[in-house]
Amino acid sequence: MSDSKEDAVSGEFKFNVQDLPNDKITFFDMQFTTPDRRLSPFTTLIRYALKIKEIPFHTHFIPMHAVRAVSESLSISPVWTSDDGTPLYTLPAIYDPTNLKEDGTPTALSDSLPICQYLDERYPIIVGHGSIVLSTKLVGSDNESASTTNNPPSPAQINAFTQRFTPEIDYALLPFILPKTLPWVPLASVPYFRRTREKWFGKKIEDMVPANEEERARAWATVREGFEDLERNAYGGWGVESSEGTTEGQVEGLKEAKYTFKSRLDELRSNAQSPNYIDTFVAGRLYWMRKVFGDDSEEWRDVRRWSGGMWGDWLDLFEERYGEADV
Ligand SMILES: N[C@@H](CCC(=O)N[C@@H](CS)C(=O)NCC(=O)O)C(=O)O
Repeated sequence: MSDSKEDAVSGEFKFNVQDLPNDKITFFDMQFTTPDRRLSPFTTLIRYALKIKEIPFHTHFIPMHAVRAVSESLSISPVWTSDDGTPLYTLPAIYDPTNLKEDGTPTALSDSLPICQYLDERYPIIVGHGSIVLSTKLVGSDNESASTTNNPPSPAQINAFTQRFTPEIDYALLPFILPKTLPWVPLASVPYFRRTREKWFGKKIEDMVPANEEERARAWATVREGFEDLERNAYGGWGVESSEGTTEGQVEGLKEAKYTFKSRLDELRSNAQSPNYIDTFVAGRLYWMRKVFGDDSEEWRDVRRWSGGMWGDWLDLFEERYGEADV
């Protein structure tokens, strides 16, 4: 029996697809022990996306050790399989009983980019803000001309963006975030969480943050540099440039656009555009940081100061507009 199934049983997590509403999407969020049970950056991206598109949905929380069992029961494929053949099943995932596949079973899928593409395709993409009517397309197409910033980023641009964001910012952040996440992991998921994270990092969760004050400050400065780099437009707007040079996702013209997150924030504030995948991805990361570190923490106060104070404003905008519970 798989690890997650064993743990799911010992953690007494019960899941029955029949219990889900049959008239709207179920959004599977990762269950933590925070007051509202939320914490994950990836699932927050999809929660915001559903709200941006004004799609009615129901949230079903799954503890991490049970994600595999639930995914298998919905015939959702793993997002990744390791060299030793171990599949990795992740959240967010969605289940849409209002849209049957060719075999007659409801649509169910995981992975935030395919989910956003599915939502763009399946659900009306226009919403009104008073007299302003906006497209809520989160992801563009690889063939579409992206010569202006009006088009949402294409999958290639998104992949190039996340391929830079992940090593530069996430990897720098994780040693600080993981130890502070542990107290919020449901008891039955702790063995799974510890085993997987300690294997990835090759050290105990408690030893991930440097004990030495100076080393710790240096490691934290790397996170700040990552965010400042992001804002300084190292990413060349939606056309993303990797540290090695031009990537597949780089689109001529955008590199010169000098499209900053600050200018994007002004656009979102004035409802000139609706948030796209990259905007929402960044908001999910900021949500995660604030949730794990705490509103009044030194870390979050630091983040709010970086890049002229715009990251806190970015999250505030998303939380004000899209932060409520299910529709
Ligand atoms: N590529 C996926 C990654 C999602 C992801 O890593 N999700 C975390 C949420 S905390 C997860 O489900 N982890 C499960 C695990 O580590 O076993 C996406 O974009 O949705």
